[in-house]
Amino acid sequence: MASASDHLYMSRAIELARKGCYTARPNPCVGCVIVQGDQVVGEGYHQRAGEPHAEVHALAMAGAQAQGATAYVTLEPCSHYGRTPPCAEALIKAGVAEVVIAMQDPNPQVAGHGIKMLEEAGIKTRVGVMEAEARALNSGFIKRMQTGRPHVRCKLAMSLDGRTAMASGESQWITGPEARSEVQRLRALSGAIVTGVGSILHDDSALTLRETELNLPDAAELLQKQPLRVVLDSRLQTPADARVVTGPGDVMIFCSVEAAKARKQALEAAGAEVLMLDSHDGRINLEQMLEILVTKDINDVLLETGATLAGAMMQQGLVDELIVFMAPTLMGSGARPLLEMPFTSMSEKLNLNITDIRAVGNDWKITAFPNND
Ligand code: AOF
Ligand code: ZN
Repeated sequence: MASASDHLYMSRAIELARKGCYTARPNPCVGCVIVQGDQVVGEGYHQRAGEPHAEVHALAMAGAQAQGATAYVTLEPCSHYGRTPPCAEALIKAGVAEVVIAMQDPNPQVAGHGIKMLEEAGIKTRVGVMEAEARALNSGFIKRMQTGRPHVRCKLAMSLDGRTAMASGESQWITGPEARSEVQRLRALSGAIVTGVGSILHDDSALTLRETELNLPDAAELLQKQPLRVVLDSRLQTPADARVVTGPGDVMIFCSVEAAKARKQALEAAGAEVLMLDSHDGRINLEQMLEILVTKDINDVLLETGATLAGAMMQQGLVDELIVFMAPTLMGSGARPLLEMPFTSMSEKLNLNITDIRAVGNDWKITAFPNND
């Protein structure tokens, strides 16, 4: 059903969408290409929530040439009045003849209505061209809309022998500067960064974006849009002067014990939001934590923590994507494992699909997805 030219134009629309991937959140990143005959007459992408959608930019560029043209969009054109008017209406008004759509919008306010509006206006639609690629652009937005939970990426750094820290907890630095720069970009893609209090106490990590390491054209804007930092800290041990608290951007600390009133007040006075969660045996309810993040419109969570919390999240099936940086070092048998998951038989092992392995400086970046089949 999809021709070579469909792939060509949709690939371009996906490339355009990607330009908004650091700035569009909590909106999805979306790209649009308008083609008249075999000429591209309009291009656009969604840059920021509150600003025009991809189609509006592309239609403005196409002007009168949109009449009778084919529009390629990476996401179903919207049908609702949100922060901006409906794109389906704009496409109809501009006299577009056909709309090729990579995927339906999972937002229940749209979910098929945009396609219906176009069809009812006599515009031909085709849905599903390069759908897998389009879905990969917005895994967090899709997960939040469909499940009420964010997409969780767990980032870990390990030696070739699968170790992440020495027995003392010392872990800086396993990987090289290029991998750390890649982690900065993973942070910039995320609405929230989640860590455990252990990492804060041991490394005093700030978990912020830093311009020099980010190495992106939008760096100045991204520094203003720091991801929310989240610390899981059952007994409120985070010092009020920790860099995660005093650094730029919002901070949320989840605890599970009522007692520490003075510490709660000190953290609040330092600017952190402190929230009490349900707990079991003193352990924070991780599902509840993720659901609270969704109320803050968080699509993507980057889990940057030690082997204990990462292992618990993994075992509870709360990790959607695993990103492991593997460094060309051996840390020895006294060092800590990648994930604390005390399995005893092979029947417990978790299987993964590794979808990408690439060199980043002297390290390797491995992307894997839990295999739930
Ligand atoms: C489109 N084209 O480029 C984007 C769409 O608050 P608003 O008005 O910005 O609407 C946000 C919703 O619109 C978002 O949740 C998603 O359903 C859709 N995003 N739709 O037609 C775009 N970014
Ligand atoms: Zn729209």
